[in-house]
Amino acid sequence: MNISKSEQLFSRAQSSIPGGVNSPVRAFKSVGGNPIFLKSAKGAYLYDVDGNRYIDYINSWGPMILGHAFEPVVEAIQKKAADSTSFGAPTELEVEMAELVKSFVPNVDLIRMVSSGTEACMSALRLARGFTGRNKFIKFEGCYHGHADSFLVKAGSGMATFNIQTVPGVTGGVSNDTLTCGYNDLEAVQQLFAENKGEIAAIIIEPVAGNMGCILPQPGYLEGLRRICTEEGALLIFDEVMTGFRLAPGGAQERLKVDADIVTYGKVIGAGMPVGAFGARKEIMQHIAPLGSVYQAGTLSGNPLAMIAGYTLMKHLKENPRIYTDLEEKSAYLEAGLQRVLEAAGTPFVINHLGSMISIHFSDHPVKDFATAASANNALFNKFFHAMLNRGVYLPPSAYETWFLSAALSQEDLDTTITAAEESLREIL
Ligand code: HOZ
Repeated sequence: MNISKSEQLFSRAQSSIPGGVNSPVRAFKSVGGNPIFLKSAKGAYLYDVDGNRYIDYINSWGPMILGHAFEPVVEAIQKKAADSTSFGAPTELEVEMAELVKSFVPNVDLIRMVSSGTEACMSALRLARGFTGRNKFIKFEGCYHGHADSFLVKAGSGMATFNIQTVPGVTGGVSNDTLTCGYNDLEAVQQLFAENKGEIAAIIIEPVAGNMGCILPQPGYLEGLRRICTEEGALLIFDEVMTGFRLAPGGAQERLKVDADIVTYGKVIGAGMPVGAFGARKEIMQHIAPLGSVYQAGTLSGNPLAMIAGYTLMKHLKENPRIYTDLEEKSAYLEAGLQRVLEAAGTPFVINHLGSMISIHFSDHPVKDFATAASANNALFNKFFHAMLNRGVYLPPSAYETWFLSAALSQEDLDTTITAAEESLREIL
C-alpha cells in the first residue's frame, strides 16, 4: 500500500511536535483523517507535498485576501531582508505603516504594532482595564480572541472544535473576571451590567464572528452594545483580526457603521507575516507605555519584514478599491451557487455570508450564536469537508470556522467549487 508523503510527514511530526501541528485547528482531529502537508501556494491554489492542487478557502485563516505569493509583497520582503531581518529599534517604515493604517480607520489616532492577533487582543483588554480601572469584561460564547488566558472561556475556533470546556492552566482568578453570554443577545448584556455595576471595563466582540462558522450581528445588536458601553462607562473593543481591511477598507466599523473604542487587527494587516495591532483614540492610547503606565512591549513588534509585507498589501488595497467590489461579486456568486445545489440536495442548511466571509451550517434553524451553531449537523459538515477535499477544494477543517475568499479566485474556480459541492452532497447524503 502506498503511503502518501503527507502521511509520512504527519507520522514523523507527531514525534517532535504536539499532535504533529503547531496550532490545533490545523489538525484534522474533528473531521477525521490526517492533515495535508503543504509545499507551496500561488494565487487561489495550494499545492501539497504529494503534488495535489486545492482551491483555497482558508487563505491562511484570513490574511491572503489577494491570494498567495502576491508578487509585490514577495518582492518587497526579499528586498527588505537584505537590510537585516530585525533591529529592535524604530524605523521610518513603522511610521509609514501607522499612517497608512490610520488612513483606513478614521477613529484611530494612535496604533501599536504587535506580532499576532492574540497579542493585539490581550493588550487591548489590558488597556481597557488600565483606562477604566475596572477588572471584569464581557466576551461572547463562541467568539475567539486568541489564546491569552482571559479569553479561553467559552471560546470558539479550536476550543469549540475540540469541545474543550475549561483549560487547565487558566486559573479561576483569571477566568472569574471573564463574563460571558450569547452572541446577539442584548438583554443578556444588560443583565451582566446590572449584576456587575461599575465593574465592567469592556465588551470585546468579533463584529462579524468567524470562529463558530460565520455569524452575523443582527440588526441593532452592535448599535445596542455601543449604547450600553457609552452609558456604563465601559469600552467597546472590536476584534477586527478577521474583519479588518477585509469586509471593507475600514473593516467592520466602516461596513456596519458602528464605532468601537479600541480596535484590534491581525491577518490582512500582515499579509501573511506575523503582525497584529491595536489602536484607539489618543485619550485611550496615551495610557500605553511609554506615554502611560499600561505596559506592553515586544522585541519583534514592528519587525521590518512583517511591516513591509503588510504595508505593501495595504497600500495595494488602498490604491485598488475595486478589489472589494470584486470580492463582493465573487462571494455573492459562490453563495448563490451553493444555495442552488444545497436546495436541490434537499438537506436543511444555512449559509451565513457577509463580504468575503461565508460558511455553511447544516441546520434547519437560523444560526445566530454558538448554541445554534453547535446544534447544527456538524457530523455532516465533517463528511462534506472530506468530500470537497477529495475534489480539490480546501475548506476549513471544522464547522466552527468561517471560510475566507481571496480576490485570486477565478470564475472557473467558483464554478468548480459549486460543482464539487453538488457532487459532494450527492455522495454524502
Ligand atoms: N484562530 C484562527 C482560526 N479561527 C487561526 C489561528 C489558529 O488558531 O491556528
